[in-house]
Amino acid sequence: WGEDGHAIVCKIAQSRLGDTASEAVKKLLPEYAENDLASVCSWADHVKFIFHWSSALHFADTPDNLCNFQYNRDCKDQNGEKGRCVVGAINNYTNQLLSYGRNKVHSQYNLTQALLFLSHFMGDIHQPLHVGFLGDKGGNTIDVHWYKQKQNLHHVWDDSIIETAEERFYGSEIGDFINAIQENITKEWDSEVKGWETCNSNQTTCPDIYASESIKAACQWAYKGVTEGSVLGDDYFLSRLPTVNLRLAQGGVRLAATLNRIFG
Ligand code: DCM
Ligand code: DCM
Ligand code: DCM
Ligand code: ZN
Ligand code: ZN
Repeated sequence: WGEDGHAIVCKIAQSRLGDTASEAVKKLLPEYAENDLASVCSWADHVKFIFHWSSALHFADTPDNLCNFQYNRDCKDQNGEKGRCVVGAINNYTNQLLSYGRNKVHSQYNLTQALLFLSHFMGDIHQPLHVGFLGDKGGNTIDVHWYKQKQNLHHVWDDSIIETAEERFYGSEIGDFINAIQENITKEWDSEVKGWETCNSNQTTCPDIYASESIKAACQWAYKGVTEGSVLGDDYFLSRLPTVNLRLAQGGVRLAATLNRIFG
């Protein structure tokens, strides 16, 4: 996601934290965040160029047209290093943050960075094209028109659908968009939220599931009907926006659930 997508995921997440997780997040956030996780949710994108090793951790690539994710096959970087993808990164930073409870004073890790990475990657793994096909780099090499603008398909899903929704339906107010998603979480998705939050026995987080859902949504919605040069307008926007809303909601709910299990 772009700046707004990440901010939405983190706003939703922070509003769902219990007392102990809320307190831990407050302590770990840098002073300048003023206890607002959303304000630093894109930090990981800003440090890609300083921490070169981190740029492979924002996504996972899957084989073209298979529409499934397998950790052992797909979670590696361009050099084939195992675990270096968004799924491995979520496992890694979750494990680092678990040392907060065990060793409050001196963790061997920088847990502020771990919190900011985890919060960001939990957003990215829910962007369908962040678990897209290897051959087109998650839609980055597919050039399309978003209405009259030249863009690539990846950027449409990172930013354009969200920005167009904000402009058209929410008076360009991100807060109003967040409120609408929050209302969906408590109303139409209410009976599904428990399922989103739950992982298999004693797992703190379960990114394999989130990645599998993303590539399924990428095939069913993001790639569907799109080829090089496609013009994407109202038909595409209005039919794909529900998926974007759902993935932002799931990202926020699962970030909160993970942080509540880590610190709870
Ligand atoms: N892992 C995962 N999903 C799998 C297999 C492994 O998330 N299906 C994670 C758990 C560990 C890391 O990969 O953090 C290393 O796994 P392995 O035990 O396969 O080396
Ligand atoms: N670990 C790590 N980096 C990863 C995956 C795991 O530092 N990418 C560490 C954290 C755990 C241990 O390895 O202490 C086992 O992790 P897992 O249970 O996820 O295999
Ligand atoms: N990206 C992706 N899959 C890839 C390569 C990149 O999902 N195989 C993502 C990361 C960024 C965006 O696409 O959100 C642009 O990447 P870059 O800045 O590396 O071109
Ligand atoms: Zn992206
Ligand atoms: Zn990212």
